[in-house]
This record gives sequence, C-alpha cells and structure tokens, in this order.
Amino acid sequence: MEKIFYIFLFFIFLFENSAMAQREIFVIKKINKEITIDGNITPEEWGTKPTITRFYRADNIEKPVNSKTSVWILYDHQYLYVAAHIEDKDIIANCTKKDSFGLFSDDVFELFIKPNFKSKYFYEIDVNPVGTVFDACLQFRHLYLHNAIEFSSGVVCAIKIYGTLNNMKDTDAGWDIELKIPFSSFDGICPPKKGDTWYFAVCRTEYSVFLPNGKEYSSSARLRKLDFHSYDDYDIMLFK
Ligand SMILES: [Ca+2]
Ligand SMILES: [Ca+2]
Repeated sequence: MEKIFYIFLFFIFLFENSAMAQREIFVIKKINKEITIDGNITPEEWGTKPTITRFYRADNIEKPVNSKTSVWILYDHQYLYVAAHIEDKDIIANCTKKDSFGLFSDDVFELFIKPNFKSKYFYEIDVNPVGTVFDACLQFRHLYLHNAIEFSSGVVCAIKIYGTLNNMKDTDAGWDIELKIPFSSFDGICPPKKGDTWYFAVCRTEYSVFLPNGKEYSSSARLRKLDFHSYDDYDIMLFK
C-alpha cells in the first residue's frame, strides 16, 4: 500500500512539473534519537548510506564535478538534520561574521529549502568551514541576496576539518559538517508529517588552487543555469 502511495506521489509531481526540471525524489527517514552535533558523522547516527551521493556542476550539469560531496538528511519531531562529507583539497575560510557577504569568498556549504512551492518564501542556510553562518529568507527566484528578508534559522552546526586551513601549499582531504535546524524557525511551517514534501537543493561554492578555474559551483539539483536560487529546478525531499 505504501509503495502505491509513493508511486502515486511520483506521478503527481511528474504532472505538476512536466514543464520544469527533472526532479529527483529523496526519501527522508524519521529518527527517534537526537543526533549529537559534533562534526562526527557516525554510522550509528546517520546510517552507512548517504541520502545524496551525486552532485552536478552548476555551470554545466554535463561536466563532471571535481570536488565530490555526500549528504545525509534525517528528521525527527523537532529538527531537520543534515550532514555532509565534503571533499576539498584546499580548504579556505576567513569570514567569522554572521550574515556577512564575506562568507561567499570562502568555501561554503549551502542549503536551500522551500517547504511550500506555492508560498513565495524559501530559505537559505550557508556555513563555511569555520562554522560561520549566513541565513536568509528569500521571496523571489533569482533574488540578489541584498534583498533577502532578515531570518535566523537557529541552526546548530559542528565541523571537522581534515587538512590545514588557508594553506594552499599542501593538499587537504576535506571537511565534514553536521547541522540541525529547528522546524520552529520556519515561519508558519509545522514539523513535517509522513508523506509531506519539501523542495530543496544542497549546494557548494568551492575555491581551490587545484581547480581548473580556481572555483567550482556544484549542486545536488540539476540547475539549468548557474543560480542556486532558481527553485524551479530543486529536487524533492519526501518525509517518510
Ligand atoms: Ca555526530
Ligand atoms: Ca576549497
């Protein structure tokens, strides 16, 4: 019966979005035990299989991504949990001021969430390798962040760096991030129920001396143009 329900949902989305991108549906499992946000992505907490293993270049989805990313997403009655294993040979982070545009000169892990496609609002939560957060509420697709609405996600995050920070002379392995976002932060949004669907993209801005252009934008969503805010191309998280 459950299987039929998910197949039904799939066709609903296919119909709803036939003129839009090829959305992928990621099933998000509910957990009973709160995850310790300490930067250690343990199999006991997150399971062995990441939710997302494939990222696409945001400037050209046909080209292979240089820096790989694996993402885990879970939830409970209170929080949305996200973890990522982030390959990065040259870890860069200088910004320490919250909500500063200086963050975007660093390596950044970026989460875009649109709980309700019919609502104009969606949310962005960005974190660099030293845990500096930029979060914003957005209301237009291709919005310049300068017009973002003040929003505090209440995100709690922890990071483990495997390498040296801001040292281009050696080769780093990458960084791991764990974060939790209270559902109560989203205006008017209740904790999701089984079968609810949200739209989302996990993205990265990466700077590295090892990259051909010194920079790479990548996303879990197949973005048809280089714009992390084009939510028409976001994938779907299906709360199980
Ligand atoms: Ca942990
Ligand atoms: Ca980097």
